[in-house]
This record gives sequence, structure tokens and C-alpha cells, in this order.
Amino acid sequence: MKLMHTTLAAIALTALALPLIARADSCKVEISGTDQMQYDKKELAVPATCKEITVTLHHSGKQPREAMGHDWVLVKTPDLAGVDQAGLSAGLADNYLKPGDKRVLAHTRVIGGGETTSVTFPASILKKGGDYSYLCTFPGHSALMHGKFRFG
Ligand SMILES: [Cu+2]
Repeated sequence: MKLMHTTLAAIALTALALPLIARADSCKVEISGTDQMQYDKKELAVPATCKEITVTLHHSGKQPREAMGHDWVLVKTPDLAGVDQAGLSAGLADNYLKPGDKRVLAHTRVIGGGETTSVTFPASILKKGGDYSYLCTFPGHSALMHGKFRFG
């Protein structure tokens, strides 16, 4: 009888823990860039309950970062073109982002084929339901490489 109680308790605990684990994981999202100059996702979404958000960027291609580098940059949608334009002249050393550009909400570094990088930022910088987008600021990429970021 004691064993059965223990088993039931274990099952109950597992049932309670699973949604907690799922919620924690949904604050971490992943996206890949390819040698065909594309992201594998047109949209990323995290719930507004997240305290901290982690975006992991993979480069599933083989080309070096100098030729087909990708980054992941989060902006308010109306700032997308301006951030991209300002980053053009910044160069690879600055990850094609104008140093100190306050319109950049979060960003990874530029990576090449086979590499992975990530960025973690506080959800408090975002407004629930706000209009956010992400882009790759490597010159010429954002026309194809952009998507919507949904928070809440
Ligand atoms: Cu790119």
C-alpha cells in the first residue's frame, strides 16, 4: 500500500511538473539560416509569461561567415529597414550593426556554416502584443531573411 501511494505521488508530481517544463521551454526558441540565404521560420512566438527569452541561431549551411554570414536581430517592425540600412556600413567586425544603435532590441553575432550562437534578453524590454520583427543584417539578406516575432 505504501508503495502504491508513492507511485501515485510520483505520477501526480510528474503531471504537475510537465506543464511547468513546457512553459519554461517555450521561452527558448530556435531558428536556422541556410546557404540559400533563408531562415527556416517566418515567425517566432513566445508567451508573455516569459521572464527571459533565449533565441538560438543555427547556420545549417557550409559557407563561411564572410560569404554567407547570418545573425538574428530583433527590432520593432517599423525600425527594420532603418536598422538594416545603418548596419550596412558597420562591417563584419561589428556584426553589420551600427554600434550603439538603440533601435536594436536584441541580437546575436554573425555566424558561418555549421556554427550556433544564441542571445538571451529580458522579456521586460517587450510589450505584450507589440509589433516586432527579426532580420539578418548581413548586407543584402534582409529582403529574404526576416520574420515576425510575437510576444504574448
Ligand atoms: Cu543572413
